[in-house]
Amino acid sequence: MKLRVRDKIIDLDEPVIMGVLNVTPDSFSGDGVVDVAAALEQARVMVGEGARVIDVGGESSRPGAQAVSLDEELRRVVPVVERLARETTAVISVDTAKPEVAQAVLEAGAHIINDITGLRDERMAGVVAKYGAAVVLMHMQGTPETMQRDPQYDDVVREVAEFWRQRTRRARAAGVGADQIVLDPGIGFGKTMEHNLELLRATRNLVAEFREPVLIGASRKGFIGRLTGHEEARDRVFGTVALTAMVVRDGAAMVRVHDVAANLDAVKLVQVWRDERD
Ligand code: HH2
Repeated sequence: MKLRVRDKIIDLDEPVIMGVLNVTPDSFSGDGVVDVAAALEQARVMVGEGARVIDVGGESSRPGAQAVSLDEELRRVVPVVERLARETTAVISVDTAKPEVAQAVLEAGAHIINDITGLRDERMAGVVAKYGAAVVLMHMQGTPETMQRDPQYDDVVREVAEFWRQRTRRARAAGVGADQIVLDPGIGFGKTMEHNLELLRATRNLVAEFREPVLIGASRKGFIGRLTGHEEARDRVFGTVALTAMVVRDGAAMVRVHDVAANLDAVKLVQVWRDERD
């Protein structure tokens, strides 16, 4: 399977590590950086460790996070994308739900728009299509500010699948190619621990049901802390790596993680397991 991102093709036969680069002062994972030089350095380290995509985010989406203004998000993200595009060969993804930010970063050389609202703003699909970029369609119930208050579903897996179908249609109608769409269940976004686990356990079935690649972002998230007894986000790396192994084994094509080297080890071992079996 391949993902077309503007003038580049990402081969998905080897699962892809998307390294998280938060240019925010308040990310839950505790790894946010605020100046361009530090961001560039962090990106270089992640690429050196084997990340094939760098996901730049200028707005924290942790539960309860306040929205960031358009100007502030542009100020945080655009200079980093410009430098990454000029000075590295990394595939650049930008985590944004704002079409104006998408337009600016695509102009600056980004390849993928990671929209955690899955094209809630209808203008977003047109911007992505205009630049021939790829898009991540993530499911979220509510908004980061309110999403964890009391998430409710009749059947979380069916509702996420229906959302993916709907938003894939929206993207395709705007001109985004079938090979330019990535689907993400949005672990922790308007979901209880049980909802997260149901979705993760359904990975294999969801991968079989959809022809688009599936991305899982569970890195250092709260439910891992609850299951392993680690209060601090940075202590949840081992739990994250275990989950990476499981979802990649179940067919996830991409994982979005903070700790590239550790998670790549898991991916490599799962690959050996798969190759042995085939
Ligand atoms: N999770 C976060 C942010 N963006 N994008 C996708 N596609 N999938 C995810 O699961 C996802 C995401 C939250 O993690 P992080 O960026 O580390 O934290 P914060 O939003 O606080 O910056």
